[in-house]
Amino acid sequence: MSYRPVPGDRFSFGLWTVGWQGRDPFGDATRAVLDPAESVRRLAGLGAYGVTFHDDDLIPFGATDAERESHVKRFRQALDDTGLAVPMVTTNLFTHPVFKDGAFTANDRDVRRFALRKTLRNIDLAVELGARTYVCWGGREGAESGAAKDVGDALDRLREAFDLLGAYVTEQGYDLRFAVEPKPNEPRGDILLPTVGHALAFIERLERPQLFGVNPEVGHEQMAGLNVQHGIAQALWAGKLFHIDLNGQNGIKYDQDLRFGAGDLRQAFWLVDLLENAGYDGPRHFDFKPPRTEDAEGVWDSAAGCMRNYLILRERAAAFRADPEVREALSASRLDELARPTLEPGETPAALLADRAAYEDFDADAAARRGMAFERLDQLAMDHLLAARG
Ligand code: XLS
Ligand code: MN
Ligand code: MN
Repeated sequence: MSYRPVPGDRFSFGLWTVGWQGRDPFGDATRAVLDPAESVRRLAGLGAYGVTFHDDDLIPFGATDAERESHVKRFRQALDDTGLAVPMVTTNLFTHPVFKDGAFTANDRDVRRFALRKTLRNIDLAVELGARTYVCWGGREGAESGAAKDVGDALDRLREAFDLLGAYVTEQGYDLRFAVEPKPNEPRGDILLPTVGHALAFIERLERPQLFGVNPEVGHEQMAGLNVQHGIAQALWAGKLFHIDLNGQNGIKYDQDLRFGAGDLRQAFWLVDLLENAGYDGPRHFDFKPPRTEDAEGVWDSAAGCMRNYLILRERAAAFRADPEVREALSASRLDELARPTLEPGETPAALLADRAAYEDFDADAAARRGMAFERLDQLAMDHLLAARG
């Protein structure tokens, strides 16, 4: 197996990922600025199919209209030359100091109106470049102290903003859906919509919930100590997995954005197994940061590693699912029984109450003695993950 990525694998990368210069709260940039057109060429050369960006990754904040046009033109040329797609676009509502207290939920109303205009302008560009998904990460929508933010009011303002964006794409006839990206903290002490679950519940309160889904990031769920496979499975179950940010994270600490496969390898394995088997057909988007210890070439090793690890895990997950012993172990653990409805078709509460086998004659002690055989099943998964079996 060569693990060579091809465009059919649908791997995509943000311009801000490979373009990260390594600036962190304690240190200056360790790498030079990367030209977006160069990133497009390198990513295409590595076998990616798509590239994504924040408005400011492509067009520096405050650029004149003429400058803007020339940046877009150069980028478009690189896309045309390489065949790379732009499946997703997003807005930078966090770098400029004006967004220090957030954007759609900033206490300052004029900042909120500016944030909306910045977003609408970039949505037009996203559609021009063929994007079908627009990510909304609430970068600084949050607070460090209790009285600083009235959370109910802030959620009203967030709903107002998303309803406006939904109305805009509907009026324009754009084929564009929004993917809300949860994150528990960083850069704010606490960020609104901190987990997939919070975001899913919020979406249902919008005017056009069908236009909104989630863009979970592996590391963000793990920063909250959550099981990322479970969160993403629930998003899929709700029909809301519109996009995904793949990367690596080692437990509850700052947002590491390691390359995919680094960090919690077992969760990465189960996530790939889920994405490949549960009907997700969107891009496999990497939102990682090549560590600031890497030089210009190390960036591309890190990017290539994301895709290689995904392909290795995809192969390992397929081997796990195809193994007859695994099928038998799944059945010994009664996964097929879980897939069967608890009630008979049309069974009413009265019929359940009348079923003596369900209660009066049910031997709870005997049922409690049945082992679940999960350890054997999990060891088979471990063997496949470590390539100790077929
Ligand atoms: C930051 C986020 C960000 C979004 C896009 O933590 O992951 O990069 O994906 O704004
Ligand atoms: Mn992150
Ligand atoms: Mn992200």
